[in-house]
Amino acid sequence: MTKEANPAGTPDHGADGSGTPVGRRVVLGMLAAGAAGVAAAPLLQRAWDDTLGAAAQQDPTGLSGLLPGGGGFRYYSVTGPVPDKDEHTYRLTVDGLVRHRAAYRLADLRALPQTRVVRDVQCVTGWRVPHTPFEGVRLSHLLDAAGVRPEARAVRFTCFDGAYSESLTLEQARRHDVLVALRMQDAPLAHAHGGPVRLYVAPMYFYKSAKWLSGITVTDHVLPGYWENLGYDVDAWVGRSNGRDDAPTT
Ligand SMILES: Nc1nc2c(c(=O)[nH]1)N[C@H]1C(S)=C(S)[C@@H](COP(=O)(O)O)O[C@H]1N2
Ligand SMILES: [Mo]
Repeated sequence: MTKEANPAGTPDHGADGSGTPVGRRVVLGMLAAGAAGVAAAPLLQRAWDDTLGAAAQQDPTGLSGLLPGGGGFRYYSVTGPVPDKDEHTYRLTVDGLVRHRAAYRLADLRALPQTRVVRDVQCVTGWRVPHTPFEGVRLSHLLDAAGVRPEARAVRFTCFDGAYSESLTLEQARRHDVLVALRMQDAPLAHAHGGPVRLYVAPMYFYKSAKWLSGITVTDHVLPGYWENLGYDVDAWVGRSNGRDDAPTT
């Protein structure tokens, strides 16, 4: 996809491509009103609508197979093309408030104990993919290996798309259903789904599950992630945050 395919990162790029400042006004208005929660879902929906429209026109090869109909998932990226990373080029760094910084290769991650979690994937815009298996290393395992310092309170995630970020409190990060995922639906995680490695935060809306994960930084406070800076809840519990209240909690 080209950069135009993805206006998600620029709130004043109108959904119609007009570049009007409406988006920014809406976002600021929502934040000011404290109603960011309820009103924000359409923003992400619109970003996806733009992505779909542009992708269908500009990338007829490959990508369309990943759009709805392709197992119920919708492809999201807030940037243009994302590089491919493989056995040789992929690294996951762990740093920040830790005793032992680390850089894991894919083979290193595969050699660690693997955990399987099967839940419904739930995007904040409403689409859902029931009973989706993810497998990978518990984030808590990597945090324990790194030796989290006592003053640490949160974890920040960065991505090799160069743009997306997410975060969790340390308590959330240590849940057993939070994975550094290597596999989805019993296959290696495909590039379109954030492969070779993505975060998987099972109890939260899918925007918490950062794709193309490349960095884990332990911090002393929560730094809001990409969509959270645009009004979505930092604590994105499915059914208990600003997405949809009709969503299941398991
Ligand atoms: N790096 C990155 N991670 C991301 C996103 C993104 O745009 N970039 N979108 C989020 C959102 S809103 C959703 S719903 C899921 C979509 O995952 P999928 O493309 O595998 O369906 O990824 C989440 N993680
Ligand atoms: Mo989403």
